[in-house]
Amino acid sequence: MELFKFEMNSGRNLLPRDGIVNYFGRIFSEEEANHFYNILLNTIAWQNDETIIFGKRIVTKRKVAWYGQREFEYTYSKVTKKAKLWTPELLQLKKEIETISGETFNSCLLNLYHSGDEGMGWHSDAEKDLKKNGAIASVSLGAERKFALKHKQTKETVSLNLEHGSLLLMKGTTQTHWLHRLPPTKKIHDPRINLTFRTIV
Ligand SMILES: O=C(O)CCC(=O)C(=O)O
Ligand SMILES: [Mn+2]
Repeated sequence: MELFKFEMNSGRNLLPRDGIVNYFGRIFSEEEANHFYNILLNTIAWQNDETIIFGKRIVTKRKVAWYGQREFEYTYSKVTKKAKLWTPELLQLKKEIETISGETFNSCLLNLYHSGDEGMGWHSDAEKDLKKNGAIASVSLGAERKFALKHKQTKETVSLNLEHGSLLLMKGTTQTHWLHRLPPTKKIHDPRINLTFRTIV
């Protein structure tokens, strides 16, 4: 019954062309989602993100963490990070997401947005360390935020709200042809945690 529900919710491709994005809606109950939110907030080794822009080191307000099944190295925004090993809860989440999505993952980037002031600009997740056209599964916990995608050539946009305890799957050629972002907003004052499960090669 549960799997039938996920198939129903995720059947539609949200993109009109050049990639596949499926939104599964809330895959966890309110209690489960609250549980994961609290545990991750308190057990993840959150750090301010760093990036190099025009040769200057910039420290973001948003916090990040990088975990995986081995001490993978991952370079993005010109900074290389070494993965910490799965915590029990991350491993549990990874397994649940793999069952629901039918995909496999070996690593996870976590983001902690303290309020709507913090977001993430247009980008695609196509760094050379990632499997080409590999699926990316995004789990959201906490404040509901808008997520947008924009086609690199046609500039078409698609947007949706990512609910507490929800799953979004981006796969196929999505990262090649589309950018995505989490726009900042004045309307939201509560924190949000996002997990993106990925495959490092
Ligand atoms: O917070 C989100 O929903 C998006 C995060 C994201 O795009 C990323 O970590 O690459
Ligand atoms: Mn991304």
